[in-house]
Formats: sequence, C-alpha cells, structure tokens
Amino acid sequence: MSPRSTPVPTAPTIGRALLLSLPLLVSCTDKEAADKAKAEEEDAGQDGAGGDGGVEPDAEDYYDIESYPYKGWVNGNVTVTLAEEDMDGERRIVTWEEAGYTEFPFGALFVGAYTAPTESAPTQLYAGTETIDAPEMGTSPYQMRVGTQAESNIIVYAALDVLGDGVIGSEDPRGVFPDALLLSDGAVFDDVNIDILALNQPEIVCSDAGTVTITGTVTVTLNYFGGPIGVMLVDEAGNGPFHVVTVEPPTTGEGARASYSLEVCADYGPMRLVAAWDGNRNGLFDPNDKWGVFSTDGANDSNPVFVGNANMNNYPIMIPLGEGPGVTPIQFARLSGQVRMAEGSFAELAAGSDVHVVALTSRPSREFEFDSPLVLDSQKFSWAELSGAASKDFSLLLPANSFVYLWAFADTNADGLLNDVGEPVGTVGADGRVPTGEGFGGIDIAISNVVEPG
Ligand SMILES: [Ca+2]
Ligand SMILES: [Ca+2]
Ligand SMILES: [Ca+2]
Repeated sequence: MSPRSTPVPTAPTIGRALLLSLPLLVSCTDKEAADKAKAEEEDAGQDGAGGDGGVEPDAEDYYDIESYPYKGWVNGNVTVTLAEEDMDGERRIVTWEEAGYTEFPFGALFVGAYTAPTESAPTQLYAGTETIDAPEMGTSPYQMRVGTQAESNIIVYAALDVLGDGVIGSEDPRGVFPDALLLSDGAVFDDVNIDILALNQPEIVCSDAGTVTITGTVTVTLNYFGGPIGVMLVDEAGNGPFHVVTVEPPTTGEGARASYSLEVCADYGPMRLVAAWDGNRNGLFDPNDKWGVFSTDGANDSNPVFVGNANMNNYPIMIPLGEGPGVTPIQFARLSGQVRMAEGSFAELAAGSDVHVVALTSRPSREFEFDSPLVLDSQKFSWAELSGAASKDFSLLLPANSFVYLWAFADTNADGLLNDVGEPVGTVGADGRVPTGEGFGGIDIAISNVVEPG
C-alpha cells in the first residue's frame, strides 16, 4: 500500500508546485512577484494585518542567504535506505525491489544547515536549506547555498517527509552529517553525504467516529512576501502533524490574514493547533520557518484545544507566536566519553585491530558493515591510534531527544565488518540503549576481550 494514498486532508504536492514556480532565495524575484500580487489584490486588500503594528521588517533578510556576510556551498548526496521493523522492534534493511516499489514512495527530502551551538552562541541559527523535490529510490544529489553572520561551524542534516504531508515533523526520519563544517566566506564543501533510514509508516485513517472541522483565521504579523501557510494539528508533546491544511493569502508587503478549514479525526481529546509560514520558500514546513499557535488574544498560546465530535469554529492563529517550531524541532546532541578495555590495554586485542564506537538505530544482533545505514554516527580508532593508549576519547553527533544503541566493537580482523563472531564488544548498560536528550559526556564503554581460545 502506498503511503501517498492517505484519505485525510494533507498537502502532498506543495513542494512540487512551489518549486516549479518560484526560484529559491532570489529576493528580487520574490519582490517582483510580491509587487505583482499586491497590484492584483489591491482592491481585495482587507486581508492585510500589517496595520496592527506587529510587523517585523527583518523576516526577508532572515531568509535571504545572499545578504549574509559568510556564504558558501554544501554539496553531496542523500541516500534513503528502507528498513522494516519486526515485532521486537529490530530493524532489517530491505531493498526497494523487495518492498515492491518501482518509484520513490515518499515525499520530498529536506536538507538543512544550522550553526553549531557554542558556549557563547548557544542558539542554533538558520544557515541554509534545500529541498530535493523528487528523490530517487536510493541516492539523490543536492547543492545547498549556506550563509552565516560570522565565521561559524555549521551542521548539515536531512529529513524525509515520509507521508508527503509537506511538513518536516516529528515522525519524519532524519540523518545528520557527523562532522561540523567551518564556513569561511567562499567555502565549498563536497561529499557531504547523509544517510536516512526510512521505515514504512502507516497512514492516518480516521476511525468510525469520523471527522470534525476546525475553522478560523491565521494571521501573519511579519512582513509577508508570499508562500503557503500550513495549519496543523499536533499532539500535546509536539508529535505529528496528524492533519495539515495549506492556505496562501494575497501578498500585501506587510502582514497577511487568511481563513482556514482543517478537517481532522474526531475524539482526539486535547491537542495543539499550530501553524507555519513557509518563509524560506523551500516548499516544506520545516523548523527554519516562522511558526505560530492558536491564540484567542493574539499574545498568548491558547493551546491545548479539545477535539471532540463537534465542529470547532473561530480558532484564530497568530504567526509568529509560541516557543519555536510547533512540531518537535530537529536538534542535535553530542554524546562523548571514553572507550577502553575492561581489563588491560588495547594491546590485549589482536595486532592490527580497529576499534569503532558506534551509535545504532537498533540493537545489533548480527554482524554489520561499519558504514551501514543502521549506523547513525561512529568513530574509528586505528591500531596506530590504539597502541599504547589506555583509553580513547570519542564524541558522536546524534539527533537530540531520541534513543540510540551505543556500542564499541573491536574489528580484530580489520575487515570493516563489526560484531563478527568472536570479536570483542562493549556497551553501556545491558543493551546500550541510551537517550540522547540534549547530549551528555562522561560515558564509559569497556570492551570485554571475549575472544575464545583456539
Ligand atoms: Ca511529514
Ligand atoms: Ca520551509
Ligand atoms: Ca570484523
């Protein structure tokens, strides 16, 4: 069954339509389009909300990478690998052919760049975005313009819009390029390749209780220069979205207002009503966009809403408002610590061994290749690095607020195949499952030399 055949109201083709009609990040073209739309809409113009005094003039600059002093390019490939999950939650890689696909069954690929948080600048800042609108089964290339206000390390990641709802949401799988890139002006980074492990996910189908409709207006109080606005329903933890509807108000050069009507399943109970404006014009609602929330007074978050079995009218939404993205944002966490032998030094290992510290998406139960898509990030220590060392420090870059399986493997035959029969391993706790949270250090992994004699 194709995930595209979802019967609920979603917006699977926003990306396609937008990318065909609008060049990304070319502000003069946006302005021309804005002027044209403004002229056309002049008489209709009661939709503008700019007179409310809430207009921030810098929204356009925020998204205009060309106005940033440090600019460069990031080029590479995003590779999507399919996996299945069995009853025990164990993941197995399947080929596209095995899964019965003849064309890419998911939505667009999103590539984004943030500045790496530092002690003096702890906030991750937008540094660029690119959309791969029609990905290949397997590997798809991208070229992304990136920019920052100062020379900074940037982190590049990709996410797959699995259900094709046009929103990079909490359930969309992601991959992170493990190395930060130091962006000096004019820098070009090639081979910034990212792996994404995609599980087939069930579509959202409303039960027999049917659907209800939520209506209201969504207001943008920033300088609105066009682009779709998505109104969506997420759960109280920011998971989702479960339903999305897209509106596009006329461009006034100031704020904007549009009516929306969102059909959702009945009887969810308490949920959050949020919205995003695709201000970076990449055809997806992503964490870099401007987000807002349901607000009865235009100043405070009035969520949660209670979704029962009756239609819900007059639910106003303000953009921007609320604390960051309305869906759980994609952020990064660093896990660091040391790897050592449980007894003795690395000299206990067979000469020529490599040691890999690996964060996996699932518990390893058989051998796997060190660069398998099951590996989220890893660090390799060669025999030369291990010799004479009592321990080695590792640091892995991972998606925040998720779980990984953190293990160390001694590749004693140095064939790149980890967890071979008889090869020593170490882990954290019983099975290595650790929450990434916001990242932490001080992790101690001891490798047991369990190589059987003879
Ligand atoms: Ca999505
Ligand atoms: Ca966007
Ligand atoms: Ca091996």
